Amino acid sequence: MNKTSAKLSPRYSAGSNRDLKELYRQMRRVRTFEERVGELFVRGQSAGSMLHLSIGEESAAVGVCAAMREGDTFTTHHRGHGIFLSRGADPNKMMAEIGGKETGYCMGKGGSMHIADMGLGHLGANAIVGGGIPVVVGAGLAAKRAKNAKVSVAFFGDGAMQQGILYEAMNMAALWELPVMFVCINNQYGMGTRIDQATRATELHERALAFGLNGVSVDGLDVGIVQEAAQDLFDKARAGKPGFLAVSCYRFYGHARMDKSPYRSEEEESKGRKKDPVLFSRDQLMEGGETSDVLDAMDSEISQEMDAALDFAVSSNPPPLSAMFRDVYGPLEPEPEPLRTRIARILARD
Ligand SMILES: Cc1ncc(C[n+]2csc(CCOP(=O)(O)OP(=O)(O)O)c2C)c(N)n1
Ligand SMILES: [Mg+2]
Repeated sequence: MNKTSAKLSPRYSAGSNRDLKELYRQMRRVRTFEERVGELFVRGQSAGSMLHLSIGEESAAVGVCAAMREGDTFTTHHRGHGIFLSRGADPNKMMAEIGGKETGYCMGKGGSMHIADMGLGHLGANAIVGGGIPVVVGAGLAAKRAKNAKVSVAFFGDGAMQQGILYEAMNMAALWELPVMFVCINNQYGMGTRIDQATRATELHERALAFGLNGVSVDGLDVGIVQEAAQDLFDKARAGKPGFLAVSCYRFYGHARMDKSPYRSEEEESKGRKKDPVLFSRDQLMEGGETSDVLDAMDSEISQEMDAALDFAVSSNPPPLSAMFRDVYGPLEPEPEPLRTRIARILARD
C-alpha cells in the first residue's frame, strides 16, 4: 500500500474546511514555535549546542497526533518538538526546557533532546537513533495487559530504518499483537547522508509488511492524507495489529542549527522547500472558501503565543545547583556518593 497525494485531498476539499483549519493551525503553531527556537539559539540562550528543527515536517507530527487519543503514549527522536507540541505540550514549558530553565518540563535538565512528561504520555525524547523505539513495545505490552485500549507510538527518522532495534521491536510487537505504532518521518536525510545512499530498500513500509504489521507510506505534503492513513492504522493497532507509517517530507534546513548543509545543492533545497505542508494546506483552505484575512489573523495570534513562549524562557531562571540530583534518582535509589567521600574511599583502599 503506498498512498500518494493528489493536488487536493478529497476528504479536505470544500465541505470539511473546519477540520483542515484546525490541522493548519496546529502545523502553523509547530512552524512558528520552531522559528522561535531558532531565535533562542541565535541569542545563545539554548541549552547545549545541538538543536534540531522540524520545519518542513509539520504534517507528520500534526497528522499522526490528530489520530491519537487521550492516554496514548509516545516516544520521539531528537527532532521531536513538533510532536510534543501536537500532543498538547505547553509552548512556554517546552521553550523553557530547551533553554535549560527551571520552569521547563524537566526543570531544564533534559533540554531539547530529552524532554519527557508522563502526564501527557510523553515517555521521552531520545538522542540515540532508534533509542525510543523499544520503549513503546514495553508500553504496548502494559496497555495490552491492562486492557485499556491505549496505543503507544514511536516517532523516529529515516536514519533509524537502518537500526537493528527497529526490527526486533516490530517483530515482537507483531508476534505479541501489541497496540503499537511505528512512525517514520522520512525527511530524506540522516545528517548529511541521503536516504538512497543509505539503503537500496527505499519503500520503507515494505519492511514492516515483512514482519506482519500493517504498513503504509504517504506523501507528507497533504496533512489530511497523513491523518487519514494514521487513523486507519491506529484503529487496527488498537485492536491488536501493530502498524507502521512512513511520512515523506523534506528537511528544510541543516541537520542541526550549525549545519549549513554543504552536501545539498541550492537547487535541490529550493525544490525541496516547495514541498511545504503548511502552505499546501493554506491553499486548500483558500480553495475551500476560507479568506486570507481569517488565516492571517490566526497566524498572528500564533506568533504572539510563541513570542510569549520565547520571552518566558529567556526570563526564567536556570535550576539551582541544589536541584542537580532531583528527579535523577528514584526514591529507592541511594543518593550518589559525594565525590570527596568517594575519592577518600578509593584512596583508603591502598
Ligand atoms: C546510534 C546512533 N548513531 C549515530 C548517531 C548520530 N546521529 C545523530 S542524529 C543522526 C541522523 C539521524 O537521522 P534520522 O534518523 O533520519 O533523523 P533526522 O535527523 O533526519 O530527523 C545521527 C547519525 C546517534 N545519535 N545515535
Ligand atoms: Mg532523516
